[in-house]
Amino acid sequence: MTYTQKTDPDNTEFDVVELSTAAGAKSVVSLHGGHVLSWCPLPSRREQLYLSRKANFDGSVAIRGGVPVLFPRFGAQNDMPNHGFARGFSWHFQGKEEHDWGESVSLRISDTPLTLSYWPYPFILTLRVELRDTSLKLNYTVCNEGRNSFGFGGGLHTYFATNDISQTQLIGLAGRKYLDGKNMGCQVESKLEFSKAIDRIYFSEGGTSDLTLTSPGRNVSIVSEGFDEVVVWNPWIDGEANIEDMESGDFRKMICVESVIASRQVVVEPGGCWSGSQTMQLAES
Ligand code: TA6
Repeated sequence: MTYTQKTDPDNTEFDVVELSTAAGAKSVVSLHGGHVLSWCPLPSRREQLYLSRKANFDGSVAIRGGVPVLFPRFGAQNDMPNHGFARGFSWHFQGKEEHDWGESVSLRISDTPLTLSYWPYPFILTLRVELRDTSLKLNYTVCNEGRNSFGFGGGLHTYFATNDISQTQLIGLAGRKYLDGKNMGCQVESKLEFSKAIDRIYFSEGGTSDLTLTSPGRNVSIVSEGFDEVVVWNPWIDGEANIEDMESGDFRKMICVESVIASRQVVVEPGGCWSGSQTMQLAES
């Protein structure tokens, strides 16, 4: 089906897949970027992802909000778009399935002459999105289709909606070391609170991470598997002023909690695959 960006004066249409459960949870996934745009779980069916009203869907820049898929790099690298090229491409629809627990959809991209010009490796990247009544699971799988091993980074750059960033807390990072800009630190407080710009890579402690994001009327658990680093980002008022596709004041309405491989690369051998996931689950507070 197609989806019309309601705030777009040109009424741009683009292809999306809608997922739903029998009880009424919904999610919308765009083929452009393999990008989850919306997640409305039970019981409230309230939107849990931030999507900028100024987001651009024409492919010229990445969609601002939802869940950008980052591959094969996290962040900047010479001659490659920031956070890699995957979020700038049209993905291929692989199928939608109904289950007794809800619905899932699989999308993928693979190498093309353009990707090979950025990064000289044959690959397949698959995103499988699973919607249940109160949860959304994103499975990210990278397969090496070539004759040489490669290293990649990236992940899921999820923008969560908040009612008020100053009343929002992220729980579960205590004891973890982080890099914030150029400064190293260690998370001491059990609750991470927000009162200024933040752009931190929390390094691996091995295994999975299990976080809880709370804000008035919301309580979302965020479980990462495979992805053993967490990035937390909010540009705050000064940073937001430099972001053309965010409305003024939107820094109060979002926090990125990203399941990623950011500070290093994962090596995949020829014929091998690597998988990671992020699962978000709603519990109303
Ligand atoms: O993941 C955090 C971050 O790398 C920040 O440094 C910030 O730049 C953000 O991503 C957004 O990047 P983008 O390329 O989507 O504007």
